[in-house]
Amino acid sequence: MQQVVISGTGVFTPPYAISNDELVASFNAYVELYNAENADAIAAGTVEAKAPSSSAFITAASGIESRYVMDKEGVLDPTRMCPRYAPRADDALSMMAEMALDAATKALDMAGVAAADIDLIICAASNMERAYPAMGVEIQQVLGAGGFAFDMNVACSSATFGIQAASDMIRAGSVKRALVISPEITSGHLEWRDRDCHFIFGDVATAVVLEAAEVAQKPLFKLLSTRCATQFSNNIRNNMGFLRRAHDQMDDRRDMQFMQNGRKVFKEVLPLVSHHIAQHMEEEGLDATALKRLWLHQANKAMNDYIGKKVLGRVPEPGEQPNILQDYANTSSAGSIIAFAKHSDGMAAGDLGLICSFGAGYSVGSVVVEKV
Ligand code: CO8
Repeated sequence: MQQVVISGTGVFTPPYAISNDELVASFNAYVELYNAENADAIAAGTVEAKAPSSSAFITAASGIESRYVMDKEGVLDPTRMCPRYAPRADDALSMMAEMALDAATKALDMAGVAAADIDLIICAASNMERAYPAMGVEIQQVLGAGGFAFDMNVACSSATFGIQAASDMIRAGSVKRALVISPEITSGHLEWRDRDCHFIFGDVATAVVLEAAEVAQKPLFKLLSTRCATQFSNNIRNNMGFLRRAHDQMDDRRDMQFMQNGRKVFKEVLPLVSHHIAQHMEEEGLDATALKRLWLHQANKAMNDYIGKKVLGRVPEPGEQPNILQDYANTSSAGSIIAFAKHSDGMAAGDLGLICSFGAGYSVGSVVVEKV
């Protein structure tokens, strides 16, 4: 079996940031418009009035202070409340491929690997821009990579599941070098008109280069072990799909965007993740309390604080469990990888760290790495 290493990471950060205050101001303007337009129906009791949002609630409930998006104007327009992305011709580069290209180029530069030497690309993300051809194959072509590519979607856990799939192939010898890329255009499937979730997500793209140790020129981390687990739940769901037309349901329906029962997710996912990590470490004969860094999924600060304490058996020291959600919000599959890419300095050779993602499915993916 080949030893697998991580030798490069890259993050593409979109050009526009939206602070909580900006987001709430436009949301509340939308609420005023909506309530005025529906005043009669609200008075008659047939339509429910919408309640305003608040920056103080968002920061206290989630830890999120800002998010990046690919379009700001459409999101903040109270008469629109969704991004405006111009349709692209079939022979133009798609949005996800454009974001992926930036992140992948950074990761390849860090690893000192030429795109032509990559023989597997997995585009691992929550939503694909189209049904087919696979985004991964377009990314392969635009990068000039060899081998083969495919897409996989395990919502927030896509990147860690992608890392497991790629590293298993490297271990088995079917590929030597792989890129796992997570371009997330969450702004396209977030319901910006719902105060319960309008603050949660942001756009980004991440990339990770994995190589067989024997060919890696600049290894950063040894990949020791991966674990993936799923357990079905409807608490995070989006019903958008290709049967929509056949169902005669092309109207603007709430369930065609991201929906969640946030409280239930919070309560159910915490024990699932804590148990998953403990079991993963135990089965590998590793001491969880010896982990020097936890790069967790970036959905909610309180969730991460809880998991960090549970895994380490104490409150993590500053820097041991870095969060990026205050700046990026929840970027679905990319969150733990942004944390890993931006906060892996200062570790000594032999130090152990854990990347862990969790979310819709439910799904949990964990990756144990050792600093080279
Ligand atoms: N402003 C003011 N008040 C608000 C707001 C707001 N914006 N939103 C809700 N409130 C009110 C509620 O109405 C409620 O009022 P009341 O008590 O009168 O009913 C009160 O505040 C409390 O609301 P909640 O119980 O909902 O608040 P919580 O403390 O539970 O916090 C969170 C809400 C932040 C959503 C929290 O529950 C949470 O973080 N849960 C975990 C979520 C999570 O991890 N989800 C994972 C989803 S990500 C994923 O899997 C990827 C999916 C694919 C990507 C999709 C891309 C779009």
